[in-house]
Amino acid sequence: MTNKIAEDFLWGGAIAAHQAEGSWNIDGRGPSIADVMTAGGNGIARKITKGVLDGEYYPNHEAIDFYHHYKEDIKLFKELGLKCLRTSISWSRIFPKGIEEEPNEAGLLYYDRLFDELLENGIEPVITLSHFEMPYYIYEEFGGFANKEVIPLFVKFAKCVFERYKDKVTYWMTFNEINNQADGQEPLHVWTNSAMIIEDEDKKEELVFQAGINELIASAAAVIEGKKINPQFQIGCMMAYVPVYPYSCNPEDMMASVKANERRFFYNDIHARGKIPTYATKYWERKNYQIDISEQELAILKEGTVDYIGFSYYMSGTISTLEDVEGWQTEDIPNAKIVKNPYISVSDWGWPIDEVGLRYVLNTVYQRYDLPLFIVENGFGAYDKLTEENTVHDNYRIEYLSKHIEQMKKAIIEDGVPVIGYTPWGIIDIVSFGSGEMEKRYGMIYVDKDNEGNGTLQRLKKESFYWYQKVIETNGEDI
Ligand code: BGP
Repeated sequence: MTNKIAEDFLWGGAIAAHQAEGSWNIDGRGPSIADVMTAGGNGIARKITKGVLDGEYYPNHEAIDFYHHYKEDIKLFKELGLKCLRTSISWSRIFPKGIEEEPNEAGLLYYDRLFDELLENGIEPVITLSHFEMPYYIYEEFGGFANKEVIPLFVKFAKCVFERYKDKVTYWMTFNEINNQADGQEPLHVWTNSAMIIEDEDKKEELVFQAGINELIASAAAVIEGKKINPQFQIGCMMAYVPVYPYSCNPEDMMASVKANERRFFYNDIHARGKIPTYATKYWERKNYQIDISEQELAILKEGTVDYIGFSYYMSGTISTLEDVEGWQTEDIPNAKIVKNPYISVSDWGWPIDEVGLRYVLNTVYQRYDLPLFIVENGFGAYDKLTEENTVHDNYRIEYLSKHIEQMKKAIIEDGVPVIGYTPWGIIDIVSFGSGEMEKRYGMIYVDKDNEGNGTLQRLKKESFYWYQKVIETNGEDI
């Protein structure tokens, strides 16, 4: 009976190409949809503009110049004791428009060097194929994943990098937060792993479901191809999981929470079980949505199931159908609204802080899929303040992470949930996805750059750097 974390537990950190690399147009890289989302300002969701295509340069476009700083940063990751680093391959570095027959060798070479540097420093690359980084050309010419012609483009990209890095990368994920369909602004867009303009607001949800199904077919096809290239690959899906609790024991609240969680599970249900759940087909029937999926595509979903469930966990949500409870309307669940959880506090960005929720998610997801889990994002975004001694006393971040690791340990040791690893989000300060700015910092390494792009890009160790170093050294004993 073990009461310890496994010795081979992958303590790591996570970043993403478009939030760290910069060099958006260097060495043949084409523009991606992430490059045309510009800073929203003060935590407001990023704006959809032409961004770099119109010469609108924002700090997020050069990020923290990881493209040129990666050797220096990996030295810091090694000092931290990381066993793995999660990052993504920028799809448009490899296929600038997505449609080329041959890949861009300079792009492939960059990731060869990055993975070699990581491996030479004893750090395992954990790679996301697309972290909201579809080539912009695919959006413009095809309208994103709503168009089935994009499926083979993604599979071609996946096969290319699986083949190229088959001896350097074991852990892969296909789409980051495949269930995160972020709304853009006017004209109405959906922007995350796919991107499309919604001509008819009434058709939006049907289009989002169609794009999601096509992404899942592409993802499952990639899993099938990946296993042919290297049967040792461990290929996971990745979902944003914000569990939704019932506000009261009123059975209607419980049912509303079941329906809300279905929305979050939909993509992973398909990717882990290989079939479309009845709650989805029934919903499409009621709404008269015509979702186009062939018998052959259903067979791909069935064959291309994943080896593990990757997920991001930041917070939990609460839902109620009670009349006298304040809240705001939520997705298609009659009389239900998302409400404030009176038992927990929130971050500066209003994200509920709920460490017990992580143990809840680990148990719930494991029992649902009976597959190993990988916590590939968890973190505390905050306004960090650099001191005169050039550090940050981020005890608030240490407290958040420590409490979440404590709950993860309970899930592993007391509940027997198999967890592959833990890669806190933004191991180094990077650009916020939501706001496109630097002020929402997650890192244990500070980067001297502000929202306006001023700064030396100097890297500095925060207090949490030394704390996490000890956590890893003691394999999670001393948190
Ligand atoms: C997730 C994304 C990450 C990361 C995280 C934090 O949805 O997968 O890319 O950005 O959100 O979000 P933010 O940076 O907006 O705080």
